[in-house]
Amino acid sequence: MHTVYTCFCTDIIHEGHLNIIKEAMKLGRVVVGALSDKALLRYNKFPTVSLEERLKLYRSIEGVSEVVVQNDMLYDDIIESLKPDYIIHGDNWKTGPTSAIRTHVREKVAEYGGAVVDVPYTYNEKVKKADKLLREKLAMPEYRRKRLKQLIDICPIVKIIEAHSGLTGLIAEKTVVENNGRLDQFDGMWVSSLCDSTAKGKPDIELVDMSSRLRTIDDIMEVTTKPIIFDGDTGGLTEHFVYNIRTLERMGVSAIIIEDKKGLKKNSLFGTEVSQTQATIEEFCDKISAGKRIQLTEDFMIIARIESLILEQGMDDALNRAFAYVEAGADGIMIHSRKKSPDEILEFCDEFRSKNKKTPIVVVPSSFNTITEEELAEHGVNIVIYANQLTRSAFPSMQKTAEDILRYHRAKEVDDRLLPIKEIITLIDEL
Ligand code: SPV
Ligand code: MG
Repeated sequence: MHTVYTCFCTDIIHEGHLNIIKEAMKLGRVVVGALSDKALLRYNKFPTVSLEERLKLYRSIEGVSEVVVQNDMLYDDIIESLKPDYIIHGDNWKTGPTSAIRTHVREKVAEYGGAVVDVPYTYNEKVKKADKLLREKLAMPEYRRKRLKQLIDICPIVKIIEAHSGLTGLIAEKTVVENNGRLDQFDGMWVSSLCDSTAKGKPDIELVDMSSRLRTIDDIMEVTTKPIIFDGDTGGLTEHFVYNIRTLERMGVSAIIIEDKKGLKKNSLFGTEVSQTQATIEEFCDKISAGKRIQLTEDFMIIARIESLILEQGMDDALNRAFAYVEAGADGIMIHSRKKSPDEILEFCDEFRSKNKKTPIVVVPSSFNTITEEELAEHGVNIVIYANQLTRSAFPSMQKTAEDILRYHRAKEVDDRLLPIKEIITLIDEL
């Protein structure tokens, strides 16, 4: 009797999956793999039910002899332990980034005489609807909000990219690359005050008001499912801050980061070139505690951002503040620096981690951009935010296009670097 293996990465079973089981049964004993939470994430499939529930669901399918957990996106663990004669999959994995996984699996099973079987992928209205329903569920506030905490638990480092509109949200949501045979993508979005202000042609001085910032979040939420970290600047007056926490939490935002500055806030990347005032430890702790008292769910996070290194107040000040903010209830610490070298950030992380093993650390490597995600994770960083790179890449490109149209008195010369009309009109999913 041959062993036929298929891997499912779904929370619901539709006729596409049943067709794979039917075809698999023709070849032998059917073993279904449930992709682990960790592997699912990189596959752009965030689970809405637990692994236990998925195992139970797969076991209930007629014709399935055994259900196992698959921990590795590349199937290596399964191929080694099970040595399946056939690995069966919908033929949709023959193209796009997943084709690298198929190639890898084919080579691996060929080593002992196994084979890959591709069955025509079922993509009808019913299947489309089932996929869509799953996405809609993930976009609901109760699922989206808790997802950041879930990611922190699952991922070595959570990767966040800036979004300031529906379009940049779509880029954060949908961009997937294949890297050494594995898929990779961003885990969530940062609604940056710098980029949200810049998109409106305004300076980053808390001038864009909260109603407008909430509108930006809503635009992003309309077209995405991934969790959102909101850049709350100074948090404003504590009396206002608590209202905003309530609103953000209700909307399904996962976290707010507030920085320990007061008065007229300027962007941190100006450092000491402009006058900026740091709040006292006491003032900032009061704001954090007020926010924590008002929040209603366990999911929402208030992350305290320390500006001591930016304002050249020294490492001891940064660390003292970090411990005080955690004591006041902060769910995470963001440490910022505008140095080219990551040394002071790493020193902070090592010192902080020597006394606090758990509180998540967030960094924004805009200036110290040579450090890799892996190195940051080794120093205890949990979240890395790419805070402004989308805006900074779009601006020069738009500016050059505008200049060239003026230069040539027509648009032909710029056409080669534009997204084809056909692609732009299909970029947005229809209901
Ligand atoms: C932002 O993106 O608005 C930030 C990060 O606050 S930074 O610009 O580096 O201060
Ligand atoms: Mg900001």
